[in-house]
Amino acid sequence: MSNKIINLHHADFDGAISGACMKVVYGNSGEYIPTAIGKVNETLNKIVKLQSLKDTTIFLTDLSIGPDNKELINLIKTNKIIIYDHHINPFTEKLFEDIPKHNKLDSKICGATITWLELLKIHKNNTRLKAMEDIVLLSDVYDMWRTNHIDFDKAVGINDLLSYKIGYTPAQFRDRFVDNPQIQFSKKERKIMDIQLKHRDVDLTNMMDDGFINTFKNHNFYITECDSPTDYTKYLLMNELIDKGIDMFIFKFKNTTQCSVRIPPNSKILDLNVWYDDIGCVGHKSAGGIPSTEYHKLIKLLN
Ligand SMILES: [Mn+2]
Repeated sequence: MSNKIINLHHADFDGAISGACMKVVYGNSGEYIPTAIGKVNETLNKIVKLQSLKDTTIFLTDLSIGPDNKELINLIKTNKIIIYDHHINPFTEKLFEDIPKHNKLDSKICGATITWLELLKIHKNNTRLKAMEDIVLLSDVYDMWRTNHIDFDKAVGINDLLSYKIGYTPAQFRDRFVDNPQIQFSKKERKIMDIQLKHRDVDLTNMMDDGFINTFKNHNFYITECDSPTDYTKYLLMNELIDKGIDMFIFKFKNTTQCSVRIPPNSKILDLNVWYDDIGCVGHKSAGGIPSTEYHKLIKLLN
């Protein structure tokens, strides 16, 4: 192991907790950087420009690499980059057949759980790491969308603390659990959760009021405008409308031409990318978005 570690972790609940696990082990001598999945390359390039990686190991936690990250492969093969992740795509599946064993990919558990378990193998007696167990479990409940889990609502509440406007940034959220892994919340934190809960009710009502169904090429599209709903709010809306035979939900963000797209479980659509030419949507099979540059394609659906 090199002298220095840099941890790029995903900037969501799960990713921030994977970063918290890294930080309780490697402490303040390491660098911990929240980032988006699509920005791994860009973020890494910046780091490499600023410093040599001679004595450094980079950990990517809860972060995936895709075919556009090919220049990273050598760094993975030479153990400069170690990956603990659960975002598996055909590219990583193939790549990882041929990669050093101490990387870990597993699509059945969240990124924080993988990170936590891998670190525990090496740091068996680290009590601070062991104390992360509860928050790691809750991040799994939220990130893996375990909606029937008894603690799902609790996990949603914790996720609500992540808010650039009124709550924590991803780095602040991570450090909050580094400093205190307990799931007991301060007055201020409970107030944030309260505001977010009310916000969710308002969002949901607005999305129901403003939304409409447009049938296009024999498929039903639900289009609605909203402020910036969390995944959970989108999930609640889709649940409300589960019997309406809707194939695609399009959430247009207020005052922008940006949209988020979701495919409900009972949809006729198996992969939203198939609709790129018609609507401009891209992403994973059932979750993605419409970039502003493709918005013009959506106009025919809006009338
Ligand atoms: Mn994750």
